[in-house]
Amino acid sequence: MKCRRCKAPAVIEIPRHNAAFCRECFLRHCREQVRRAIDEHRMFVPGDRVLVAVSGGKDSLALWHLLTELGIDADGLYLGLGIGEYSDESGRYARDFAARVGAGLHEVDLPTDYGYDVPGAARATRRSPCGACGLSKRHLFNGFALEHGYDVVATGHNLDDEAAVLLGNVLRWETGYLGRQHPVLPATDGFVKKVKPLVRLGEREMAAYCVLNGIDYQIEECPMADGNRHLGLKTTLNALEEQSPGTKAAFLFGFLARGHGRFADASDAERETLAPCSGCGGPTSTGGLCAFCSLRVRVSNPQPVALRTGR
Ligand code: Q46
Ligand code: ZN
Repeated sequence: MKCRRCKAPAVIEIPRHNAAFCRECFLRHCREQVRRAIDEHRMFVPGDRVLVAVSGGKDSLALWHLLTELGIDADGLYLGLGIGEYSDESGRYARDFAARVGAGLHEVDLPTDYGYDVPGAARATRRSPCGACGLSKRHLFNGFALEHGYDVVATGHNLDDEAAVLLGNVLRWETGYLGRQHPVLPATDGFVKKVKPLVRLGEREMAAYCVLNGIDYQIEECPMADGNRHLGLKTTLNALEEQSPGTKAAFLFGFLARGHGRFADASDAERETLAPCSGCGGPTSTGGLCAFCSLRVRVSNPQPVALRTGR
């Protein structure tokens, strides 16, 4: 197998591009794909203060590295989820990477700063941990960026993530979510701009990018991932991709080009109903506490479990 670009021995094959690359040409391919996503969707403007949402996994560390390589200065924010040893290790990978590239890393810790952890929130809400986890991340990354004057939050969602989320939203015809599913979400009242520069690169490419650059990352799956429905959707898409390489990219980019605009009204309508949360002042559609403040109330006052006495 030879590199498509320079004919040196290849180290990775990418069936959807019908290509194989040597190390140097593969790293260049990754930079080009990120540069293309940034330019195509106008993700940054000169002078933007950029915050990377860092988990310690391959995607967020590869993203941070790629932005640095492309000359885009970015600080990181690591959010400690309180998931035992998994979170301890993830935090170490984030800190080690920040020290290696000399970048600034902020940290917020759910247990220390907010008095709960993801397993505790899952127990209190009796829902999947990923629900409480996702909502905490969205709220805290957004709030931190606004409070500290960042213009953009960049997340490590890759092509596989975005295609799986799209499939989930299509299967349930979640029109509001479909209207918001885009590599760029512009800033609106109470929301900072959000961008996904890895949208043109797959999960396997991100793992290879880290390995070829000597970036150590959290390899373990999150121990609370069992209830994550996106894993099943990814498995389904992987089977389709195996049969017909390029399916995921065609699905996602076809939607962005030809489907997304049709759902913009649904998400605009949802946004118009937003009002300030009575707890934190952030935007919410509930007319009282936002989902994050409600979660904190529930975690600190768990509902008693009804016991059957048998009488
Ligand atoms: S960290 Fe959180 Fe993921 Fe773990 S609890 Fe679920 S959402 S699986 S990206
Ligand atoms: Zn709130």
